[in-house]
Amino acid sequence: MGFKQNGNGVWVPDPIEYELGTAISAGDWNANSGGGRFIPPMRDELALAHKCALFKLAGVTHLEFHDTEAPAEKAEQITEIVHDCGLKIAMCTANLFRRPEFINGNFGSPDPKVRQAAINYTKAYITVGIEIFEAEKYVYWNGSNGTIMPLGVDYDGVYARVAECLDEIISWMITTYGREKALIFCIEPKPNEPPSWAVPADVGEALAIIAMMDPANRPFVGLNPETCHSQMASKRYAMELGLAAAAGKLFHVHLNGGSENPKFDEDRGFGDINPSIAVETVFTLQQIGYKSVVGLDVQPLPTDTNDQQCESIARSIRNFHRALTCCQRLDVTALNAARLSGDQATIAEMFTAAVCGC
Ligand SMILES: [Mn+2]
Repeated sequence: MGFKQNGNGVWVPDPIEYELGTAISAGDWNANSGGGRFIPPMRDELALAHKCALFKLAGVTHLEFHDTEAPAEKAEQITEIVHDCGLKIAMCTANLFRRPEFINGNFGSPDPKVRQAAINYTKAYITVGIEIFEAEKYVYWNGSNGTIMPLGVDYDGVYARVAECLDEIISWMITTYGREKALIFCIEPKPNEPPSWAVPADVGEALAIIAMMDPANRPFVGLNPETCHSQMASKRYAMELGLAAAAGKLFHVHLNGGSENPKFDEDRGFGDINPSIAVETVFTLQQIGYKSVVGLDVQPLPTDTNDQQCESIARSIRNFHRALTCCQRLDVTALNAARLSGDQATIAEMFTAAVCGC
């Protein structure tokens, strides 16, 4: 839990370690009645205990919550329901997008009152995460941060202000709880939706913002890359994982999927649309040595019935295990030899054979 000092005296995350694929989290928001701007709600809202039972049946071990679904005043009761079902809470995140004050951004807002509100919600929910949920991680998803119009925000200031807000939050968290108990703080980048140009847009931008922080606070902030967000940014997800890992910043993951070059966050099942992306992702997680809880951020399909509310999650977990099986077919020694000699033809053959199993 929290952070520990490595052999060089550097503070690094110290999450509970699991064999890859044995600890899977889902968002409380991943079972729902559905509906949106262009689709009708097709299902009932389920009570939390019912949802927990369905998530557990799907193979989920941990849940994740926004402060809007699980507000501080209900946090103890919610924790009890989750624990009674045999689940744990892996992550919590303050909603900095659906509240009216954040309609025009949050940490990057030019308005100090908006930034202060975002900081206050974040600190309050970190408190809940540590003191009640006993969560390991906190996620800042950029949400409304960025701009919907050209010159809608000062382009240098918007990045610097995010770094300043993160510095204030991390300094407070360390002073209040100590480094060992601090939540593992993750930035989840996304390039657009709701803003047309969101900040930070991808892993590289998030790393640039972390590099603007006080060096004493930098070790406590990392990444939560999400598959569909990376696809929206025209990035190859597994390479985003590699970049975060190379910087020592792969703190959490949100796996899901989308269509080719998606324009919005489709949150489809992991491996549903493109199984080869699932195999490449799981193989990369293995090679990186990712051992923490694997997060899913997957929505029910618009066509799913009441009984299928957690089917996208269940299928994603099955697909994760299918991908693990495919990865066993990849000979790492032979792959590395082909990489060394630059034999991309052999790599292509190995990869497709592993994905297809024939
Ligand atoms: Mn997500």
